[in-house]
Amino acid sequence: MKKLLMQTSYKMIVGLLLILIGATDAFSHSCPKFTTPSANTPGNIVIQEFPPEGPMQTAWKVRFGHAIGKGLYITGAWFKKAPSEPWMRVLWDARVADIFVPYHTGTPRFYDLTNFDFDLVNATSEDAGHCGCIIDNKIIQEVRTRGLLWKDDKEVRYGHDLVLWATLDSANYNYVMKYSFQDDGTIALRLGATSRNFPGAEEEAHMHDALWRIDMDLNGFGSDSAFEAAHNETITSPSATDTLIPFNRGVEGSMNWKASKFSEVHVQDKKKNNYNRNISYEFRPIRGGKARHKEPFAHADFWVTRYRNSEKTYKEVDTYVNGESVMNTDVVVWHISPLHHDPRNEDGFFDGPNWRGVALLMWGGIDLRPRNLFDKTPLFP
Ligand SMILES: [Cu+2]
Repeated sequence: MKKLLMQTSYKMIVGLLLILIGATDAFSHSCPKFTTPSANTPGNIVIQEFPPEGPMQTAWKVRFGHAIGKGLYITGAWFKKAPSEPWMRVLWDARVADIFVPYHTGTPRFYDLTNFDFDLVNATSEDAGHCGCIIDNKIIQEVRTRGLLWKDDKEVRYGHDLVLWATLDSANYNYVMKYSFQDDGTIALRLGATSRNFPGAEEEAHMHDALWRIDMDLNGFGSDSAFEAAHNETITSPSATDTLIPFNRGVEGSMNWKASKFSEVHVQDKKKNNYNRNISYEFRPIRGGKARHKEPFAHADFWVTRYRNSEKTYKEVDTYVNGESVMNTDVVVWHISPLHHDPRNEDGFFDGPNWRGVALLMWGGIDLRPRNLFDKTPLFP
């Protein structure tokens, strides 16, 4: 009896200690702080300072919108690279202009934004998780810890980002539109495909191509130039070079992404940093392959055009190319980021006549990364 009593009280004490440790652990993993929870910010603008706790070093101000047939999109983004610096415009507009979904048999060939009137799904508290908040019933705003920003032996810094995301209800499919604004000035544009495969063609392979239209106005509009960056190396020589040349000889056109060249488009402003280098952004695709379809807009990975208010439709981008300069002007970068979907049983299976399951989320997109925007390593002591 005495032994039983001793065992019981011992277990109670250990249990109590575990609860206390658990509580402490939960406290140390509290949510990163919002600078402006959107519920209190008029006009769909959010501001986020980094780091979320402690003295501000960098900050993003982001304006966004959403609409039927368009999903979630960005209508302005400004970056502050130091507390003493003014807000600098980076984006005028960035969005998934369309989602092209051609099936392997050749039909159907859906344009999930411009052929339909799909709306965003109403967000739930489960979408938001315990750190996110819901804007306009449809959009999730989050501030996330995004893992290591840098490491130097024993020194370490974790990075953060401001994330806005929403889910397009594209009939049987769902598309997650996600815009991430990172503390180091990087913008990560992502489209995720998930949900139920196309009824009647559940096991037919197909592509989901996110067609991005990115109107970058670095340091305001009117003085940006587009370049093609490439790494050049062959198996016959130990040396390599990196080149930066005017995009398509300085006029509107298209560009192929080549894996061995680490191809990038750079958008450079005439403004220079303190080391006399032009500030610019690198457009770095995230992909497992490249999309090529019979449609002319899908014969290249990048297009660059001079900004025209009437030119907004990705499937017509090839017709916008008419020899205008893309140097020292207002440029728009168009990019196709593909998801190749060959259905697996993990994406669903036939349970008798019924399809059961959902396609697990796949991500594609592009990163816009600063080059010589700073004079130093950001968020470094
Ligand atoms: Cu699919």
